[in-house]
Amino acid sequence: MITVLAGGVGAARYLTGLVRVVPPGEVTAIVNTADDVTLHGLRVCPDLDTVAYTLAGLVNPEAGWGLAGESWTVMGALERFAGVAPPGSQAATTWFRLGDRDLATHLYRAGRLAEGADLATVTAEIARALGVGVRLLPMTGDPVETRVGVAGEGEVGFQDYFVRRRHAVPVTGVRFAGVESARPAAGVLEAVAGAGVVVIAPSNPIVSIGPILGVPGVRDALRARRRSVVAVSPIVAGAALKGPADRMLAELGHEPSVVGVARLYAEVAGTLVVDTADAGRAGEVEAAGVACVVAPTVMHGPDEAAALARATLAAVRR
Ligand code: FO1
Repeated sequence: MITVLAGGVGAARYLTGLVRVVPPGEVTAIVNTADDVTLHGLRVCPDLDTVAYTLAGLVNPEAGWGLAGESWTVMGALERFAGVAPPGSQAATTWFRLGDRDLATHLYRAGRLAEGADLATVTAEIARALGVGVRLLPMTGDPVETRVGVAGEGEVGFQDYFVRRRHAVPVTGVRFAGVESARPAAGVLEAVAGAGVVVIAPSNPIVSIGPILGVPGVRDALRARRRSVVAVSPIVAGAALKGPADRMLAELGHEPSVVGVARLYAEVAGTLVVDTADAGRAGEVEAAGVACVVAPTVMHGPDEAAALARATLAAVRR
C-alpha cells in the first residue's frame, strides 16, 4: 500500500503517474479539505474533486481543475441576480466558477451530506461513480477552513485569496480554523501507519500539505515512520510550477527553495526528491537532516509523472 498526502493540481498529476507504476487499488490519497467552501448551499471540495477528475481523465487539462468540455449556463443565469443581492451576500457569487457538469458533483455531495452521510463515504461514492481506482480519503470530515491574512485587508477565506484576488496579494499569515478539533477521517491514521511508503506529493507545503499535517494524529503517525516518508518538492529552482507556493513561503518567512521545503518537512519526511535544477543544493537539504534524491520532477505528461513516481518509490526502497 502506498499512501499519498495530496493537495490539488500537482498532487493529481503525480497520482496519474503513480497509478502507471503500481495498481490503483494499492494507492490511498489523503486529500486536503481546508480549501473547501460552502457556496450556494453546496459543499465544494476543490482538492478532492481535482484529484478525482484528474484520475478519471475528466479534468479540464488547461485549468487543472473542473471538467473538460464544461458549459457555464447556470453561472451565466446566476449573473441576473447580482444586482439584487444585498451587500455581503454570497448567493449570486460567480467569481468562483462552477460549471454545469461540475455542479452535479456538488449537488450529489450536498444531498448526501444532508442525508447524514459523512464526507469520506460520499467521496468514495463519487470516486466509484467516476471509475477512480485509487482510494480517496478526505483528511477529515470536520470543518477546517484555511484563513489567509492579506496585507492591508485582514483575514479572508482561501478561495477569496486564491481565486477572487488571484493570489496576487502578499500574505501576512495563514491559519487552519478548526483543525485543532478535527478528527482524522476513518482510515486516515491507518493509511499513514500501515503503508509501505508514504509520499508527500508536490503540493503547496503551506496551504495544501500544511492542513493535513495539522489534523491531530497525522504528524505523529508520520514521524513514527519518518524513514519511509518521502516528499517531492513543489519548488523547482526557487519557483513554484503553478500557484503561489514560492511567494507564500517567502512571505511567511521560509526560504522559497528546496532547502526551505526540506526544513518544513524535516520532522516528518526522511527523504526529499528535488529536481535536477536543484542538484547543487542537495548538500544543504542533507544538512537540514533530510536525505536528498535528485530526479526530474517537472511533469509535463503522464510519462514524466510515472518516471517521478518510480524515482520517489526507489528513493525510499534504497
Ligand atoms: N480556480 C480558479 O482560479 N478559478 C475558479 O473559478 C475556480 C473554480 C473552481 C471550482 C471548483 C473546483 O473544484 C475548483 C475551482 N478552482 C478555481 C480551483 C481551486 O480554487 C483550486 O483548485 C484549489 O482550491 C487550490 O488547489
